[in-house]
Amino acid sequence: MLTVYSDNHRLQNARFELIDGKLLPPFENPLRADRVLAQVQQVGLGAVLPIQTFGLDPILRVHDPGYVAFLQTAWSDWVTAHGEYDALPLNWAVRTMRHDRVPETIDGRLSYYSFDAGTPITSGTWQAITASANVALTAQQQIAQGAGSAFALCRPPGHHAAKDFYGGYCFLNNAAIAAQAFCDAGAARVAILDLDYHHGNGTQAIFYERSDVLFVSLHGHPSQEYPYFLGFEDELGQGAGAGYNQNYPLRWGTDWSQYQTVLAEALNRIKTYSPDVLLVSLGVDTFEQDPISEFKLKSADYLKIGASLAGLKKPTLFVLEGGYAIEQIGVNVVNVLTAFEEAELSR
Ligand code: Q9C
Ligand code: ZN
Repeated sequence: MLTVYSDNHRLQNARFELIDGKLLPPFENPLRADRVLAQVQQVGLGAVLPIQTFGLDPILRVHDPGYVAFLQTAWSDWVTAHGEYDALPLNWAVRTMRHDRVPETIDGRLSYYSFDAGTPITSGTWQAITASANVALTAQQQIAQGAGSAFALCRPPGHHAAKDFYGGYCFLNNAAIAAQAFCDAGAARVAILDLDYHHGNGTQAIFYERSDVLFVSLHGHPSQEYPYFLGFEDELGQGAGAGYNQNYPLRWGTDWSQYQTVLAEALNRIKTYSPDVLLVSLGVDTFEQDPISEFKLKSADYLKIGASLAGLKKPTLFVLEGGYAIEQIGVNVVNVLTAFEEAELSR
């Protein structure tokens, strides 16, 4: 399986993350991608391709122009106002407050275009996030040109980013941008299976009213887990998208025996849909030793996930999302990919 990778991910390298009342070294840091790439090379997964650049058009097919313009200048606007400190919002428009006016000042715009304070904007954020989107688009193009599978080694991740807001370490929704690119290249049905520990609220929202992109997700139950306000099982899509969104929220402590049953159900839903292409939002923060998560999957379980995915027999684009256990992130991600490929070859 080919991998697409860009060194520009390093440009997202914040000083701190505000988490659990502490300022800690960020969990979402450059070592993550380094470790995944090292394991891809270690097992000889296949060629590692550099990115091509696709400009802003495919990004603007998914994201709001005002939001993209905000991201482009946020760092320089912030530095003008406050100096070279990581840019963070501190308040949001909840209930009774207005959402119909974009503030003028950088502090106000950070608040308007975000949903948490755990996602710092730094000097290199714009370059890193556009490179990450180009990683997904380069891999998408490989599949559109006939590759049976591809791995987009994206960093920063994307699935929490919606049309016009960032959060959860995500700014541009790499998976959604690639899914839209498949649609624009003529795919009639695209299925997205989101296996990250956290609900992919951004991806769900982007495609919630569409039937040409099915969104299916297994994740920590939003009653217990971030992002808390989306990801329940009664979210089934709306309008033309009614029936094309499926959430499988799972409680803290979920292990392989519980996960495997639900994964089989999710794969059945996708099989019924009969997509032209499958896109997997691949987070491995479901791992038992993940420092911010509460599922109990073991490294060997990722082999079983990869083999099950191959059972769908579809062109498959893997897009990296979360996973914060630095020592094992490489093995866990690459276990999915190698088992997928072995199952394909032995057919
Ligand atoms: N107490 C991704 O995996 N903070 N984003 C969680 C835990 C945000 C995760 C706080 C986690 C975002 C792509
Ligand atoms: Zn996650």
